[in-house]
Amino acid sequence: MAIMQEIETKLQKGISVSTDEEVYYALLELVKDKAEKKVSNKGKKKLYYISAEFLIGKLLSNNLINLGIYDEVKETLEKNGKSLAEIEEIELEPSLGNGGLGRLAACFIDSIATLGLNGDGVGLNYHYGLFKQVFENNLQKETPNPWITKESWLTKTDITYPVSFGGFTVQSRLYDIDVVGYNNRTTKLHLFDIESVDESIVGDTIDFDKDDIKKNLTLFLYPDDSDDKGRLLRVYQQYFMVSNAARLILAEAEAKGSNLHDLADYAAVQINDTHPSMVIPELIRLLQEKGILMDEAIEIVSKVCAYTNHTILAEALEKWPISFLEKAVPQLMPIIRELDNKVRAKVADESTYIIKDGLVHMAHMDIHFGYSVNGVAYLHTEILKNTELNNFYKLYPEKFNNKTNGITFRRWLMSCNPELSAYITELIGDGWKKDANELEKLGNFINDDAVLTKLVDIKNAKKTELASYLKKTQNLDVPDNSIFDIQVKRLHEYKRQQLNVLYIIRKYFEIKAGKKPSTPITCFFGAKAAPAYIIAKDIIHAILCLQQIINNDPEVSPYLKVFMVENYNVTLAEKLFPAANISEQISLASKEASGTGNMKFMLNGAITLGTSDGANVEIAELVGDENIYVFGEDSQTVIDRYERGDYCSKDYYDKDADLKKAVDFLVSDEMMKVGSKENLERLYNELLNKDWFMTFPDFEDYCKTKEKAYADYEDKKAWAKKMLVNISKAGFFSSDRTIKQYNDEIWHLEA
Ligand code: NBY
Repeated sequence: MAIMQEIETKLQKGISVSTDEEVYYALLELVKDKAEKKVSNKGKKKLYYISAEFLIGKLLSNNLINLGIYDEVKETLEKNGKSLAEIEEIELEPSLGNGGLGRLAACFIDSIATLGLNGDGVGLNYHYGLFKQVFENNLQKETPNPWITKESWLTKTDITYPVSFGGFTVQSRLYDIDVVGYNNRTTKLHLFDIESVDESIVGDTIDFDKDDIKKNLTLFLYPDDSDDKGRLLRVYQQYFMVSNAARLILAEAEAKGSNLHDLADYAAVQINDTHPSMVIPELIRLLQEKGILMDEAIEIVSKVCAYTNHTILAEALEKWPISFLEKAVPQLMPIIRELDNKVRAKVADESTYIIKDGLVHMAHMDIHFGYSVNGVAYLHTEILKNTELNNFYKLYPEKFNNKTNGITFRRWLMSCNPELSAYITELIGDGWKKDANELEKLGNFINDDAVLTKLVDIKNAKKTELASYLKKTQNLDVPDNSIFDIQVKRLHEYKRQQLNVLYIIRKYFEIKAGKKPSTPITCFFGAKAAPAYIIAKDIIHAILCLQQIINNDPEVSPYLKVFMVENYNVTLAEKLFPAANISEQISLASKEASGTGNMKFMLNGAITLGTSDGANVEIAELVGDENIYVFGEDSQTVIDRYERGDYCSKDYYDKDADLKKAVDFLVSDEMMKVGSKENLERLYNELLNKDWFMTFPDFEDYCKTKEKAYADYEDKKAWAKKMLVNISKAGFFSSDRTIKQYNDEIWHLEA
């Protein structure tokens, strides 16, 4: 049947006489039908990618692309006076993640489906997501972010399990989302929910009664953990996630003929950061329930579970007080104690024990009782091996391996930048869609002026598109003839949005003093700060104050503008990456495990301005010095300085007059007029007395390198060559490559 008829059958009337909303729901149903009919790999061994987050983004366009019917649908709608872009606006973005870790999980399930591997995602169905960010008085306010509509991508299954906590039992319910690969294959994202959840206990804010687990368990991702009740709720959530996952894993293995002694032939579990770590003791517990003795159960599970580390910051190396686990999941404590005893019996190094000072170290459990430990970029894995997890590396060198992150090109090029995607295909054919390394062929056009001009034209068109989108959705007046310099990522001190802020203040003074940039500059930020992360919210406040001051200053605003987009999410990211000229990747060297935004920018022809950190190092190696702007101290210098503990930010402040002026501006009369004294003073003092992520030592080099990038931008042709090289070298960062490596080296599933 022609697509037109298929849609109209769903609508039971003509497309042209239907509302956008009706068409959206018709397409939703149509795509769900088609996805259901696609085959999935039914091989013996299956991967379970367990993650607290799956930041999947809107699904309509991506699914249409992966089903191969995007163009047809788009044209059919156009012929009937409808715009797919406008119809997409109706879809709410699933709010199931926070940042890189969650988006990585989403790219991975796209690649798992596309490669036709037998693997599913397992997570939770948070009704109100992380939170929705609203700006009020130049401050971030958090509100619930509901996304589940009556008809949605979720399909209710008949799978439910009883999950017991200390003192009570709840009933779970599994919802599935079909994940369509770019290869006629599908897989599933399994999202567990609790039958008794009660949305009505949430009002206009993200506060709610933390005591009533039966009602609140799956309301929010990362509920505020600044108090014990919040932290305890996270333990309940994590256990709920992994207990359901473990039951599903055992049920599916048994259904395929496993006697459970051979579970490792049927299942591989990837533990995404430490949030799902309790899957280890839970699987052991369930195997015991099925009659397998403790020692053998431990051995079985140790051949099934593998752990990915995403950061060297303490925040992700979770340690739960024994008392929390005793209260929430008492059934796990004897097992965790047994695991700890086994370590103590065999290992002398106390620093690797699972239980220490009344705390259970989740990562330690993963490393001792998993068969693989991987970092997410070359540098990160080296730091894990040589510094952060060196004590473990000495015990188990064979477990450690690197899997440099990747991104799905279906979403991050084909879907978000159809113009560039089509042009690439025009130049080199469409083999790159299946084998991203073919992008290298673009290198043949490095001296082709027509190609270089066209790349710039496409970039300019995407900038105009972003500008009008931001006008329409956030009422921002973005000048599209300026350099788009973009920093979008979670707000965290180690990512150093504050360094960018200090540069902007410096530029503001320069312009005031009469030194005007040849091409106007527009600095974009997009970031959510964790609700309890005070300094991160102060940085957002400083950016919003600067935005107000600079954009309204007639002397400065023709040359410099600042925009902090509200509620940065996947949907906005898809508009921002294609429009960027400069990609800000300015974390303190050694702190950004990998980064994945850096890859999305590169793929869309933005040039990286970054430190030698995470995957930036690999980008630099691929594109060469000419095609990236690297600045700042290297990771070893930083690690050594932390080791010495002699960093004093005040020394830099006293030495560098420009830096001093920029820092002082944070608490100037101008800022106080539009901002809040409390927030601005706190940020100022933090920088002056602590600056834990060492912004000041990198300030001068950052400014100098950024000026060089802006100056180079003036040579349109030379800049276009850098764009071309970046796009042509991005193939390595396809998540298809990453997933192939996970499979070849960790999971060993049949294709
Ligand atoms: O994982 C990110 C890393 O920062 C980034 O460098 C890397 O590219 C990406 C994918 O590997 N980590 C990340 O996004 N982590 C979190 O969002 C996160 C959130 C909450 C908690 C820990 C980590 N938590 O413990 O609450």
